[in-house]
Amino acid sequence: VGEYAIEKMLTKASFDEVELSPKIREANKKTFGRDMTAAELVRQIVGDVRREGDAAVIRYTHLIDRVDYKPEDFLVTEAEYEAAEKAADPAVVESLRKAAENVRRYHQEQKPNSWMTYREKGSILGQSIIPLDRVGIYVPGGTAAYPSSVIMNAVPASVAGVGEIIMMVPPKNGKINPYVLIAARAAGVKKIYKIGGAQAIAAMAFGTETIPRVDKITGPGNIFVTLAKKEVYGHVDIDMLAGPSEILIVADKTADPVYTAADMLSQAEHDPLASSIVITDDAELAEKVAKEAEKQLAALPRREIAQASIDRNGLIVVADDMMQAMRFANVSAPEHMELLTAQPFQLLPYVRHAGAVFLGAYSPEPLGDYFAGPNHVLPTGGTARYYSVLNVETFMKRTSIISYTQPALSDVSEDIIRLAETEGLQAHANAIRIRREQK
Ligand code: HSO
Ligand code: ZN
Repeated sequence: VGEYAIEKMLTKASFDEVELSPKIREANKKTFGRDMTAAELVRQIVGDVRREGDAAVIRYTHLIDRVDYKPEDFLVTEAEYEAAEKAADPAVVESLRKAAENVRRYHQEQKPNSWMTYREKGSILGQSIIPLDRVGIYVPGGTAAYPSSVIMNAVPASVAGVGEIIMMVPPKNGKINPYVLIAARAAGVKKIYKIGGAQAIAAMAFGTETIPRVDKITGPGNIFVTLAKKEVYGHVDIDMLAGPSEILIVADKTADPVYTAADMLSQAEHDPLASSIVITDDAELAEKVAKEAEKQLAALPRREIAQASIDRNGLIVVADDMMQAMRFANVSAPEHMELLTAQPFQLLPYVRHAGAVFLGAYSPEPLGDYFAGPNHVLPTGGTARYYSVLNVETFMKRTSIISYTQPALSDVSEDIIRLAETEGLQAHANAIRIRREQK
């Protein structure tokens, strides 16, 4: 196939709506008396929580999670923490602690500084960088309740100096993954609420009688969570609309096919919609990787998910040369890009669009998922063209600082008055003129 056809295959559809299952559609008809799309359902939930607060949270938690709450049941209790600590394997807790330390150390280096600069006649300009007052982290339930993701969201918020970090986790028969609780506490999360789905996002966005309103919501979630984040955006800030995981491996003839296949499958096992792509200039390697991937896949506990993902979004592309390979890689703008080549640093300058880049045979993607220190919350679906990895500044904002002296202002008065009058804004001009005439 031609270059255009390949580029088409490498370009993902951005965030699209999904169909609701017949079961959920039936349930909705019973509850709301009408057929609804996923977005309509989410709008209904968000609106109800906004209007009714805790009462709506309780209603939807009953309806969706089959858990009956009073408002005082939302929060994870001290006894639940203690039970989590008892249930946890100390070796896992120790690995989590080390991971969090690496993430903290890396993100500490990202911390931007406020600055001031002196200009003409004693005037001062600058920029204050201020952490957000309160942020909310969403953590999905089920098999996607990743303690590593708790670290990746909470640690940068803590490094940024956010005033209060709260968290929402769906109540899976009243239980939460113990490592999620332990990671959250270690990272500085003060309150954890057992609330999930769109109702959790709405509660954080608007606040309720018992849940404080936050300024920004981060963290991955299912389609309802993602649609809810889209719905509340503007009332609060959000991190991004995260899609299924992606890996794109640029490999030359020196790449190990066993490593290459293993790295493909590392993302394929996340989600039937995940995508794993290899681009190489070596047709022989392409053959070997395909065979090897099949072999490794058969032995995976999550082979059904990985197989579905490979069937749907698995791709091995043979490029004419490495420059074409890099062009294709940038068109795809993957969440994770691996450079499995003899001289990966020589290709680095050609990387234009990727959430994170992993260089060389000993930097496989899971190193970044868990441990090295950089964040694993990354732009997906080609949004690496314009979005960045989650970072300390995600939890901060900038404020401009302006201080002029009378002589400094006098010097520029005429220009300002002229511009204000050109825009027909006399009061603006007056605010300048009266100060000039003071001298
Ligand atoms: N690769 C996932 C993050 C993750 N992997 C969590 C394992 N646990 C998102 O890019
Ligand atoms: Zn992963």
